[in-house]
Amino acid sequence: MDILKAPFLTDMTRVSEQIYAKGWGEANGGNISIRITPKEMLPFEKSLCVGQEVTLPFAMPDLAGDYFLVTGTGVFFRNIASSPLESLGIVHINPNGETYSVVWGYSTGGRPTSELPSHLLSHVARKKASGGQDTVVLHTHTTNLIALSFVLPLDMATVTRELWEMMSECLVLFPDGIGILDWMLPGQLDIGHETARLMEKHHLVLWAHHGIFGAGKNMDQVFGLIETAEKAAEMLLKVMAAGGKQQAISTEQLKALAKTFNVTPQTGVLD
Ligand code: 2HA
Ligand code: ZN
Repeated sequence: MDILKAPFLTDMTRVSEQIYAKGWGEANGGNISIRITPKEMLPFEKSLCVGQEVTLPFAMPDLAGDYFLVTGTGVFFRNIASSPLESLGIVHINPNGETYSVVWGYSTGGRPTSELPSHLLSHVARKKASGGQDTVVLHTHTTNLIALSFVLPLDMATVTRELWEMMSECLVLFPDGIGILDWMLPGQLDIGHETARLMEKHHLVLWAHHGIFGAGKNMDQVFGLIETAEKAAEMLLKVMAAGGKQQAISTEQLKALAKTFNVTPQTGVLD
């Protein structure tokens, strides 16, 4: 089977184009990883070629044996669909969980995104929290969510509540709220650990003055989550610019919404 037609690859190329069209993927901004199980990789094994082995910054036994399709460092989102073999790569976490090998892609000598620590650590957290369901981690530079991080207090309850109030869909789509990180140096282990810690409780983590991390069970779900939060952020900025809220969905109404749609609002946001 042609690996370029594999669902994980077509998901990746399709969403890269959409992210660029949204204006969230300027230059080399953003990165994506998709976890692929050994079983899902079986039909494509002939396309793989075990290459260079790289030591992970620390052991990740929870990911041992898993494959990850990962955008390359320095890659421009607008070029991914037209040059997937150069822009993307697949890494295999070796059975000891201490190293990975590149097994496909990065054909012109690339390597995985600078945000690999945040991606892999988020996968560890979400794989555990979701009982193995979550497979996608997506980082992108969502314009309005970044802008909001300059004007709202940087705490989970405030930002989550403000976004939930913008439209009924928000509480239903992200009842676990949006985790918030103060600005930190990107591409480092520290931001990876902090992101993963918040990913234990949330599918969305806002990196103040930088962008968003989203995780979920498939690409559509994660993209949908991010575009919904981003739209709510856009509306909130418009409301602020128009002089502020005159009325909004009340706490009681948000509680009724959660009850009707059978979701549990993140603790501390409505009470
Ligand atoms: O890959 O988005 O956070 C560039 C970035 C780093
Ligand atoms: Zn970034």
